[in-house]
Amino acid sequence: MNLQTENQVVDLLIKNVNLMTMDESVSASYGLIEHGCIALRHGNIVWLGPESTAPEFEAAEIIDGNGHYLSPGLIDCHTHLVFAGSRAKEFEQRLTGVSYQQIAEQGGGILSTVRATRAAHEEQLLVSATKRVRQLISEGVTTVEIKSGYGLDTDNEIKMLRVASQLKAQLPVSVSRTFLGAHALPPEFAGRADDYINYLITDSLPKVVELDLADSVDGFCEGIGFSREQMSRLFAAADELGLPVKLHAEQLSDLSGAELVAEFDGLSADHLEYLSEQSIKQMAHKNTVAVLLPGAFYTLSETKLPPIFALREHNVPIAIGSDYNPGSSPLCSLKLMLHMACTQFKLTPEEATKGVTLNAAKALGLTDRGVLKVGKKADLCLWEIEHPAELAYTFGVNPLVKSWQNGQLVINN
Ligand code: DI6
Ligand code: FE
Repeated sequence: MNLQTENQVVDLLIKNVNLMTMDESVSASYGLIEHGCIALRHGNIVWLGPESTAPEFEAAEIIDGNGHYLSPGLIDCHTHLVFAGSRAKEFEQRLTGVSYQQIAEQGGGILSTVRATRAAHEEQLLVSATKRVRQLISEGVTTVEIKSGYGLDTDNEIKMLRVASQLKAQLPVSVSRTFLGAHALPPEFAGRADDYINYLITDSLPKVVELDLADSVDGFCEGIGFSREQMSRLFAAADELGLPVKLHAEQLSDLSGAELVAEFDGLSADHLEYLSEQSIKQMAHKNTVAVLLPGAFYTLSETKLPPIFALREHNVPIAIGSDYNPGSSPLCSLKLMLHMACTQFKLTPEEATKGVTLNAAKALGLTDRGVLKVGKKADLCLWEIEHPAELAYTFGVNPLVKSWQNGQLVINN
C-alpha cells in the first residue's frame, strides 16, 4: 500500500551509504547506521535509517552512495582566517629560540598582523580570505567560525567582520562571526588596557551589534592579552547586548578564564593547555565546550598537553578547531586537525570526529547541525573511506567525494 504522506516527496535521496550520524542514541560508535539511506527536502533531513526499512519515496534525484560513508558537514569552530601579511620571519625567529611571548612583547606577533590588516583594503582581505575558506570547503567544511581581532579599533574590526559577512553571502558555507576586539592591546592604548576595554565596551561593541556583524564575543585572557577582570567587564557588556561569549583561555598560563566563561554561561573555552581541575568542574557544571587546538600546540612546540583525561572524566564536551591564523597556527586544514587531535592529544578518532561535528556545533551555539537526524540541516559529506576512523587516520589525502550545504551540492569530486 502506498500511504500518501507529505514526507514521501523529497528533493534528494542518497542510497547505499553508511551513515555516521554522530547521534549517540542511534549507536555507540559514530552513531553508525550501515547500509543506510537518507532523504532530504527543503535543505533539511526528513528521513534516515537502514535502507531496508525506508518507505517509498518520490525523489526528484537519487544518488547511489556506492557504500561510502556519509557524515555531517564538518564545522571549523575556531579560525582567524581574515588577515593580511605573513609571519614567516617570526617562524624563523622562533626556531632560533625566541618565544611567542617574547616576539609579542617586542611589538611583533598579533600586532604585526594588526599593522598589515589595518593597511589592507576590505576587497584585498576578501580575496585572500575567500581562498582560505574555499580550501576548508574542499575538505568538507560546511560551517566556519571567523574571528575579528586584527583590527583593534572600531573601524578596522568592523572591516574584518564585514569581510566575514561577505564570505557568508558569497560562498556555500555558513559563517559564524566572532568579535575579538580584546585580542591584543593596540599601540594607541599602550599601558592603558583598562581604557581599551572601556573603548571596546562603549564604542566598538555597540556599533558591531547595531550593524548586526557578530554572533558572539571572544577575548584573549593571558599575560600578553587581558586579565580575567578585564574580560569579565567585556563579557558583562556582551551579555547586556545579548551576545554569547567564548574565550582564548589557559593557552600559555592559568588565569582561570575557562571558569569565567562558565560563570557567564558562555559557549566555549578554547586552547586550555594550562586548564585546572577546578575550572574543568565549572565547565562540566555549565556544559561549556572545551575547544582544543592542536595546530597552535604543534606550531608553538608546546609540551604541556590539555588535560584530556580530566575533561573526559568530567564529561566536558570536546571540540576541535584549526585556529587558522598567521602566527600560532598557519594551517588551513580541519582534516589535518582531526589527525593531530589523535596523534598529539590522544583523542580517539571518534572523539576527534565528534569534535568537528556535534561538539563543534555546540561550541558555536548551533543546535540545527553537527548530527544526522530528522529535522537537522542537510549539511553532509560523502567520504570514500572504509572505516569511520579513516577520516582521522590519513592526512594529505582528500577522501571527500561530495558535500552538500543546506541540501545543495557543493563539492562533486
Ligand atoms: N591565541 C592564538 O593562538 C591566536 N590568538 C590567540 O589569542 C594567535 C593569533 C596570532 O598569533 O596572530
Ligand atoms: Fe585563536
